[in-house]
Amino acid sequence: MFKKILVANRGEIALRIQRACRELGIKAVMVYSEADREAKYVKLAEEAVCIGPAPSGLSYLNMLAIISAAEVTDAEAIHPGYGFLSENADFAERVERSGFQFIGPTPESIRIMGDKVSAKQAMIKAGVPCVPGSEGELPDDPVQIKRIAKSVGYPVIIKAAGGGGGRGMRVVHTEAALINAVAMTKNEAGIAFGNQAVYMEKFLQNPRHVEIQILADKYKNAVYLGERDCSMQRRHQKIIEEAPAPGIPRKIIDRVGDRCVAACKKIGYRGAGTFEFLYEDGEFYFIEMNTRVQVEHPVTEMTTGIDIVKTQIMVAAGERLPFTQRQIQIRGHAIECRLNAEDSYKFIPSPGRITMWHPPGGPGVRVDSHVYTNYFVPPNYDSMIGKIIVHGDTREQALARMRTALGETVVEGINTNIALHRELMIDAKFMSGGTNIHYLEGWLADHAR
Ligand code: MV4
Repeated sequence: MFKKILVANRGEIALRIQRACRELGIKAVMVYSEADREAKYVKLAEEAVCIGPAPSGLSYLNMLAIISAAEVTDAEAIHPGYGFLSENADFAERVERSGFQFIGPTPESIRIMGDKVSAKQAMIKAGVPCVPGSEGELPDDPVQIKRIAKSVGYPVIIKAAGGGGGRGMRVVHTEAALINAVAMTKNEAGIAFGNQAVYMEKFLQNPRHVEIQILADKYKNAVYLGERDCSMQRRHQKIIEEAPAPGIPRKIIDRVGDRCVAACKKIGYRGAGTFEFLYEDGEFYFIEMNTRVQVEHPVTEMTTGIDIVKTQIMVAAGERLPFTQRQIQIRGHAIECRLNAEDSYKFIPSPGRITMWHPPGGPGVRVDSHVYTNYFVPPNYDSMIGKIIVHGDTREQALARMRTALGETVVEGINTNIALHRELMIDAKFMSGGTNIHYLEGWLADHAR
């Protein structure tokens, strides 16, 4: 096992990784920008290195600064967390070339999944169900593009190969609008991602966003840890996640989960990964794979009892997965609410000093947050200040526990989205389960204030 790991991230996930290291008896080197000097995990750290000024381009995205910090502290491995450099294949490659273990998949796996066209081709080959669409990249010939759209059936969606997470896509309803939409998407993709390639899919009108968590070691052992429903989102920012996904039969999940595991074995995937699907009318359709630990990993940890971050570290160190698929059981129901420093209804960011922080507690309640009373939320980064995660025997018990937890939570000095969460936890449609990706935006329009 590693003796020392460098944590190349900030916020709650930096603290989460530090905790996993402590549990494994590994020293964690924390890096921080000038804006994060006062962060809790920096104060708790046995070693911490300032890697630059507040703007992330000069600190958390500065590969040389991070690798140098690993060199001077004699760390053996680098955990990238989520966001920042976590899905940057060049970074993973530079980390390994510098003699450190990247805690994640190989640079090749990251590269394949980063290109959405090659990701989809790998999934089709491995038998993972995908959204019907073009076979790979769209050709240049407008006649051929029209022919493909006709056979897929309108509406279609044009997506950039270099996009993902909602960037670089355009819905097309008619043949009249098709060629211009393709040209515009290609053009924007060239500017944003340095890659003009686009592909086409059938546009699914009212899907849910359901994803499958997997873990794999370096010896082609892989397991799935069930699914998460992440449909409650606004502008591609998830705010509530839960596991299991309400109302989806276990046998359908198991069938898709088996395909994800087969795909992992086929491509030699290692580490933690998430297969993102759209779920509509009882069918799963693969859209993207994320090659990092995700914000919402705790709901899976609560329903499986498996520590995903610890396992990431263990498999990166060359250990075998310590469980088989048969040993993995889904127990009860978990819900996560992301706490953001922003106005509940206008979504205006609200950085500043937290004058009072009282996190909730009690049975089945977990809080992952790096903040504390008197902590200053810097304006330079994502607005998430923490996550409340609850577990219960049933979804109803989890909902009740979340209502209680949100009722106990006090955050003063900044605006937060706690009021929004409190309302959603008593919303009749959300309570009945299975709302789709458009639900929150519709709800917000109906609850305009
Ligand atoms: C789609 C889709 C409908 N049909 N693909 C948006 C983020 C990116 N991961 C894929 N996205 C979508 N792809 C087809 N063929 C609708 C979306 C989508 C979406 C997906 C997941 C969560 C939220 C979303 C919000 C708007 C659109």
